[in-house]
Amino acid sequence: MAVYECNDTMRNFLRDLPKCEHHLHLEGTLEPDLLYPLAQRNNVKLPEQFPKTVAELEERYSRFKDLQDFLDFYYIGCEVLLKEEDFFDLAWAYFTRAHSQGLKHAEVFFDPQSHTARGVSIETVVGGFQRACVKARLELQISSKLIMCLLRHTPVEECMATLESSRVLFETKQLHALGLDSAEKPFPPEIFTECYEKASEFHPDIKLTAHAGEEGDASYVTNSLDLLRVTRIDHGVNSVQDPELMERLAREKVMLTVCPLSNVKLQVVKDVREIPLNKLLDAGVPFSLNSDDPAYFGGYILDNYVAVHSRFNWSLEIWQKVVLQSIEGSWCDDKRKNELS
Ligand code: ES4
Ligand code: ZN
Repeated sequence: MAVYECNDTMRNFLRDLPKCEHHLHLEGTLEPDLLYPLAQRNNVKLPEQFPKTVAELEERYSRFKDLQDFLDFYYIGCEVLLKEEDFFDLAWAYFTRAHSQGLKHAEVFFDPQSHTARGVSIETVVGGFQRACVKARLELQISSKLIMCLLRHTPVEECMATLESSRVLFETKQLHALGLDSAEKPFPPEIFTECYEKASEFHPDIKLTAHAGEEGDASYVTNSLDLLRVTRIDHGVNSVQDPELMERLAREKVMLTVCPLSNVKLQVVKDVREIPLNKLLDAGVPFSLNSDDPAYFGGYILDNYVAVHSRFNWSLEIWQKVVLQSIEGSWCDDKRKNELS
C-alpha cells in the first residue's frame, strides 16, 4: 500500500485538533494481538483455514479484495467475544488508543446480531461497551454514544426481533441511534423501511443513520434518506455521482461519515487522493473523517487525518473548518459541542 505520511509539525497539529469520530465499528477495533488471546481465554476454536499467527493475519488483512472479503474475516473475529468483560476490554482498548490520537467524542457502532446469533445476550454486549464508555468519559474526557446496527444480510424478521430486544436499551438512553451495515449492494435500503419505522417509535429523539454509497450507487443514499428517514449517511462517497443529491445533502445538512483508509483497503478507491473530499467542500456537503474498522484497515483516527493531509495538503483554515463541521454534525448536546469547539 502507498505511504500516507506528513511531517511532525503537521502531525502534532492534526493530533491536537478536537476530533470527533462518527464511523467506528467497535468490533472492527479487534487487533490481531487481542484476537488470539481472547480466543484462548474463551476456548473458541477458529476455523481450520484461519491464519495461525498475528503476522500471518496482518498479512491477510493487507489485501482485502472488497467489502465482502473483509466482512468474512470481521465476522470470524467477532466469534472470540463472549463475556461482558470481552466487550469492555475491546472498547476500552479502542478508547485509550484513540485518546492518544486526540479523540474527544465518538459515536460508535456495534452489531448485536453478530453476538446474539452465538447465544450472547444484547445486555452482555451493551453492558461491556457501556462500562467502557463511562470510564472513557471519567478518565479520558471522551464523550460517546452507542449506535446499534442491523446486519443487512440477515432477514428483516430477525432485524425486527433484534429491535424489539433493544427497546428498553433505547428507552433508557443506553443506546442512542440506529444504523445499518454489512454487505451493501445485494441488500438495498428499501428492504429495511419497517425496521426504521419501528425504531423511530421507540422515542422521539432517536437518531437514524445507514451505510450507503460505499459500494452502492447514489440511489442507495437517496433511498436511505427518503425511505429510512436517516439524517446522516455512513460513507456516502458515491453521492458525487448525482448533482441533485449533492445539493440536497448540502441544503439539509446531512453529514457523510467518510472513511479514507477503509476506502483504500476495500478497493473503493486506489488512493486517498481519489476520495472526492474537495468536491464535498466546494458543494457545502458536511463530512467527517473516520477510521471505520481500524484494526483491519491499518489506522486509527489520526492516521486517517494524516492520510488525507498527505494527499490534499489542506491549509490550517480548511482543517479548522473540517473539524468544526465534524463537531456540528455530532449528536451531542449544544453544551458539549461548545466545549469541543
Ligand atoms: C463495515 Cl466498512 C463496513 N461496511 C459495512 N459493514 C461493516 N461492518 C463493519 N465494517
Ligand atoms: Zn462502516
